[in-house]
Amino acid sequence: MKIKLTKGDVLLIVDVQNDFLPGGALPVPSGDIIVPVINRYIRKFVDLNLPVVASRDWHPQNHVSFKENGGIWPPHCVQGTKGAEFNKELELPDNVFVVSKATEQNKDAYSAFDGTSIPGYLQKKGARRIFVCGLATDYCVKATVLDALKAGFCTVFLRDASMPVNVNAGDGDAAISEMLSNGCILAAFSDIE
Ligand code: VGL
Ligand code: ZN
Repeated sequence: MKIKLTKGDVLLIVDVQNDFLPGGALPVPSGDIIVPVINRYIRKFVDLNLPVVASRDWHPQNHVSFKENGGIWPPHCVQGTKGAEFNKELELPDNVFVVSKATEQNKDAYSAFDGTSIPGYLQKKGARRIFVCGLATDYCVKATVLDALKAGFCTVFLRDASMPVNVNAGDGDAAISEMLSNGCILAAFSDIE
C-alpha cells in the first residue's frame, strides 16, 4: 500500500554527522550509502512544502558517554568540531529546523525528543505523522521512533534511509523488531506515492 504524503507529515533526519560516517570517530558501517537516499526524501518533502527537521548529537568536550568519562563510546560529535558537522553531501533545505541533543555533560540522550524543542516545533507545525531516518538505527533512530510513538504520532521508519552501527551482530534487526512491536510503520522510498 502506497503512502501519500500530506499536510501534517514531517521528515525527521537523525544525526547524519561526519563522526557517524566512514572516516569519523564513531562510524556506522556503510553509513554513507543512505545519504543520497535521504536527499531524495528531502526533495519530496520540500516539493510538497512539508517540514524537514534534522537532529544532531552535540556533546560538550567531556561528555559522560565517552569512554574516558565512564561511557561506552569513543569521543564523538563534540560541539563545534568538524566531526559534529552535518555531512556535506546531505542536502538540508534552507528552512530546515535543527535541534541539538545530548548537550549536557552529565546526561546522554539518544532520542531527538529528549530535552529538545522538537515537541514544541511539531505541535506548532500541526504534525501528525513523522517519517524518521538517519543514524544509527539501533541507537538514536530507535529511541527517536519510540518517543515519537509515545507522543502519539503516527511514526514511519524509513528503512532505506537508516543504518545500524551493530555493536553486536543483529542489533539493527532487533531495533526494527522493537520499533514495529511498538506500532511504527516500516517503509522505503518506493512505498511513498
Ligand atoms: C548515537 C551513539 C552515541 C546515535 C549517538 O546518534 O545513534 N550513537 N551517540
Ligand atoms: Zn553521542
